Amino acid sequence: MLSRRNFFKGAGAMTAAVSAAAVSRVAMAALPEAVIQTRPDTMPPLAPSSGRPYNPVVTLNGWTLPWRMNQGVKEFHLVAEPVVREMSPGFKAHLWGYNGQSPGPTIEVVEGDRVRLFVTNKLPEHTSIHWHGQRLPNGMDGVAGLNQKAIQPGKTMVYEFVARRPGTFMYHPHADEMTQMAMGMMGSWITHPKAKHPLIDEVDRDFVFLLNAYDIDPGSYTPRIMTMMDFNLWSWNSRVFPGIDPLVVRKNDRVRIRIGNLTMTNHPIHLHGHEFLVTGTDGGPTSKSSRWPEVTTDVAVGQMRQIDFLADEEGDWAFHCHKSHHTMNAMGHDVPTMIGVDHRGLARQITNLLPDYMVMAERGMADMTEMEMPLPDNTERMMTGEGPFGSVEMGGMFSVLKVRKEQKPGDYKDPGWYPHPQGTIAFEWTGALAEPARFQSEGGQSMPAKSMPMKTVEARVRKPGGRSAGGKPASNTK
Ligand SMILES: [Cu+2]
Repeated sequence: MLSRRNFFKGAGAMTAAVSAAAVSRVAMAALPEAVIQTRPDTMPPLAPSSGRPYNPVVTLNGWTLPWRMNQGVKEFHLVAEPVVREMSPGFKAHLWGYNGQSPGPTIEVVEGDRVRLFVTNKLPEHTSIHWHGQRLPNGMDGVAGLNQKAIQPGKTMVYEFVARRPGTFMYHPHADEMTQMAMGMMGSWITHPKAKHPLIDEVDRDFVFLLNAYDIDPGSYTPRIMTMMDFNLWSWNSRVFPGIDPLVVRKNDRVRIRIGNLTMTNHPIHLHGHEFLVTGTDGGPTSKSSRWPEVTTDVAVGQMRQIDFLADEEGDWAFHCHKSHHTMNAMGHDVPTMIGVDHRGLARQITNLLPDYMVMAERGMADMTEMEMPLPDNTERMMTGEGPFGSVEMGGMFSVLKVRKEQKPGDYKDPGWYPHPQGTIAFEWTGALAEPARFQSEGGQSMPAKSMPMKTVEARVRKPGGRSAGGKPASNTK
């Protein structure tokens, strides 16, 4: 996990993000150039070079699209096209996306900005873009057939509107959606407040990513688009653990994470070691009176959740979807539960017929993480990720929040594993193990019985449906 992350040079290094990308010059001079990014790494925040200032976001394993200021209008150029996305090191998927990546680049603007978006279609079929959550003229809403003609292959269409309210939004096609979203077409959109906002606190680090899911058979490259429930790759910004970068923060940073869900099911997103508040949705900032502390928030299909917290506990804190099947990578679903089954006799008989037969999951699935099983080419292992103490036994929607005292402001470089202070790691008990004591509500070693007089307990039982003539519920006293 450590070797790939030497690129972070901190905030303000916007030139790095742009020059690292291959820039393709568009023939038409009137169009802003379409910037292409081919690397799946988390790019540094793109500091605004013109327009109203704002505190830029960090897109997890993604990047922000540079824009051109044209007579007061922010102009962006999105190119819908087939892309090769590295979903984790060594595992590549043939997806559709924008400007070289799936998801597409994050778009960042400021409340009140007039925005012009050129969308070029390099897909083999028509498309459109819906700007999820925006207030805009109806004809800019992007539903092909309803609000506009679809963008035909080879054509470019222009959307223009004012980003009227601050918040966390998304963009995605509204044409052959099932195919195009199953193929990875989506992106994040942030509208920053134009001034101090009573419901939007300033933060030190601001992360954004989308939840997405794919069904890619082991050994193949292209998602099955007809899948409705049985996805086998649960990803954040089209990356699966251990391919998802850690979220690196400095101790006592105020941190914001914006999460959008464009899968077909809900994801309870869980943070270890800290409590957070849900400070915004794709409907905008939440009212202060509606906020309460949580460590898990469910992000339903088509929703965005923005969470804020103070990162005041040092360490490497797990951050993941709480559905345990969503922290696993590609596998067959038809695996019977074999826990507790003794295969020894049976396996001998089967190996007579099938010499390569292997017993799986006799003691649970954890064995599989250490098993060097031959896999078809281009298959992500089911649950992997090495930690400082062994296999993390996770895949899919899992990452690590790294909170460090020494982390410099604006530095997102992976600091490595947390050096635990002495005496703060769970340790092995090496003394004798006592025989288990049968549970008693009192009187055991930990709760010695007090000489308490037992009182008679009276309970009133209400029988369903039974009502007495006087309208009082019929009751029995035992
Ligand atoms: Cu999930």
